[in-house]
Amino acid sequence: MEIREHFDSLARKLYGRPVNQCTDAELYHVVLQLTKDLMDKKKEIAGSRKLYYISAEFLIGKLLSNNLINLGVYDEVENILKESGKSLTAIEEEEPEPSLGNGGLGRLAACFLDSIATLGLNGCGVGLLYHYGLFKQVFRDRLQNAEKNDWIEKDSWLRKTDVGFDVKFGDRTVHSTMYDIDVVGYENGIDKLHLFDVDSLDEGLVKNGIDFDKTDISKNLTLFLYPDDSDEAGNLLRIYQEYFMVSNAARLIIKDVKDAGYSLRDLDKHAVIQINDTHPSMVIPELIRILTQEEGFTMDDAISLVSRTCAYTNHTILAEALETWPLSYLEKVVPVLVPIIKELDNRVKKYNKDPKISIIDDDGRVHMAYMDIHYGFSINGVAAIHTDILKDTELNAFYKLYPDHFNNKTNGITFRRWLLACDRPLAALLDKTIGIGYRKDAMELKKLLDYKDDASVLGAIENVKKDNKNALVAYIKEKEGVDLDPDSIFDVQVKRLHEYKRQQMNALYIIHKYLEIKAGKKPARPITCIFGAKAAPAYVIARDIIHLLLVLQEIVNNDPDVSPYLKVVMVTNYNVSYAEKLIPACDVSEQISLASKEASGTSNMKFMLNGAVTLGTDDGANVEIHQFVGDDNIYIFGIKSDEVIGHYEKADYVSRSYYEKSPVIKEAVDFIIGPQAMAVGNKENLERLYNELLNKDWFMTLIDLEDYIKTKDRMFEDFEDRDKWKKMMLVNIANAGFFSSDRTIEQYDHDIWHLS
Ligand code: 26Q
Repeated sequence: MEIREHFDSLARKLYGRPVNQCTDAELYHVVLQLTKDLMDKKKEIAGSRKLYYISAEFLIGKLLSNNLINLGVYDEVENILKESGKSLTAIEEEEPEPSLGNGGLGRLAACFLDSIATLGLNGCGVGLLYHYGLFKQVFRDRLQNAEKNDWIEKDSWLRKTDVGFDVKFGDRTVHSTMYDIDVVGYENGIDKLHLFDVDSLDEGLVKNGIDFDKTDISKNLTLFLYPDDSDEAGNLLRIYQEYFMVSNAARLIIKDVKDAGYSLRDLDKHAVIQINDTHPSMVIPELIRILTQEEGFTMDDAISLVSRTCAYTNHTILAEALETWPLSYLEKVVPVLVPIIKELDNRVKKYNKDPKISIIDDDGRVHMAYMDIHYGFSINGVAAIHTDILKDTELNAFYKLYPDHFNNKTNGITFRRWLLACDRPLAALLDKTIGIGYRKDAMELKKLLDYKDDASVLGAIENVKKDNKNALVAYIKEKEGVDLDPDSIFDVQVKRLHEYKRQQMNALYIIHKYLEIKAGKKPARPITCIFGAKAAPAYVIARDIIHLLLVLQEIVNNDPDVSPYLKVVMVTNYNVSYAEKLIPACDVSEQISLASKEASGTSNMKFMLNGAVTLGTDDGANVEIHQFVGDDNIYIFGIKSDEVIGHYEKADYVSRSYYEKSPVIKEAVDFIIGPQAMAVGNKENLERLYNELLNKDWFMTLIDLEDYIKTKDRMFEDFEDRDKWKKMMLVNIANAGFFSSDRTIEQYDHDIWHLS
């Protein structure tokens, strides 16, 4: 059946009306069903060796437009709707966003699935079906509040399967059901995302906000995605979730291998497991347990086999983010794994007494990452500098033991979502200018460099940006009620709120600018500072920083002397869908983490691809972006990672000395507790933040502040040289090809997975 006829018959079948008489909400369900039907006709990707990408997070975002693009029918569907007076863009707004991740790590997993299917690789994602995704952020009295974020509707992308398993915890057994979401590759077949749910779940447990009764695990196991710093009470539940995930994954893998008629002795030939950070690490002892206790393997054979099957990706060097679980917790939740983990630890201790590499430390804590490194065949970091730091410092003892296991896989992003879907005008311009080859081979974006001096292409790029900025202005007006000037410079910092990412440094710049303008020094062009960030609900200082940003928004935007030149807006509930609107409209991409702390970053890549210029430190993937575009097309400032590491080693950073030395810094920091801020904000939040900056400043905001201000001002001046700026935009787009997740996945496959 033609798509057009199918469309019409679905509308009549579901709603008894033709397309032109359906509401947008109804049409969303029509297009959803249509898309699922089209996906059913695609072939499932197969092979004798399969990748299992196990991850606690898959931040997939809305799927409608992405799936239509990958199926190659977006334009056709858009036209059919247009003929009935309907807009596909409006219909996309009806889709609830699955926010099944916190940030970068979860979004990376989603980009990887898209690339795995696009490259036709036999792989799947395995994770959890959270009924409530990452909390919905609302602001009340300039403070962040968290509300529950449900996304599952009666009809959705989820397909219930008849696969399910018993999962035995120390105190109970639960039963699972596997739900699948189809992942359609760009002009390719279908892979699956498998999400496991617990059958006995009770959504009625959820009270106000995101509070719920934590006592009955059988009823709450998959209710919520954990924000990235669960409190004491939440830790046990987190372990229940992790074991539930990996126990199901292990059962699924063994079932697949057996169903295909292979011997479990050949597990490593038919399955490869990528452990996405340490959240799925218990898959190692769980597989060993099943093989020894149920499948007749000796301990030696099981350990050797599992070690040849599992590979681990590290996403952070922040000590507080490395999972170490007390043995006593594991004894309560998964007593069956404890003897296995102790055995793994004993084997390490037998041949190496170095306490730095012990799985179980003297305090009885289990270092999940260390288990992965000893009992996996690969460990990778997510950007060159990050992998180097792992090798040279954080995991140096392990690097010396297993030098061949360490490798780098610089992150990437899927260009389907982050260019073809979110910036259709730019994609159309590229099609016209360099042909459509870049859609399959991102390195072809380089062809754009031939047009570096072509006034008409440069002008067209500038016009696309202008249109995108206008669209964002309208959207922000509608959602936030804030008026923005589309002719101002759009300076954007969007990412989780964390001190190491230094949103507070950006806030201090805003204060500095505000004071300058008050004193009569006006910028050549108005500046709009846009933020989007969620803070983990238990992260007090992060919430204080949000408060400061909202206070600044109030002060700056309502000051008639200043607001014509400077505006601040913190958007509500930043998520994947918001990112898709903000990124194409951005001029200046803020990537200002303390050097050495941001493992990679991925929004830096998205911004670059959409023609923004980076203002950043030499950190994470910024380092590689810098190498690709060269000194003239990026603004790098701040101390380097080796200096930062030196300061930590010597413990010699004293933030107060920077404050005392520099009147500019002092004036900006003092503003936080000055009369203007206090009149708008809360004493408690502002004073706490002020004291933190002055007495601790663990992520060295003040050491880089002056260089940041100087570099940012220089950048804004350069923005006025329109020819120069447009060329920078073009050079950034042209060099973004390396950051396609297709390249990343090819490297994973070539070096680790060996699927093709
Ligand atoms: C741990 C224990 C208990 C509860 C939650 C967690 C938890 C959850 C999420 C710990 C960490 C995360 C997320 C980490 C993350 O997103 N890291 C980012 O990964 C990106 C992809 O590699 C990188 O680009 C970023 O630099 C890195 O910060």
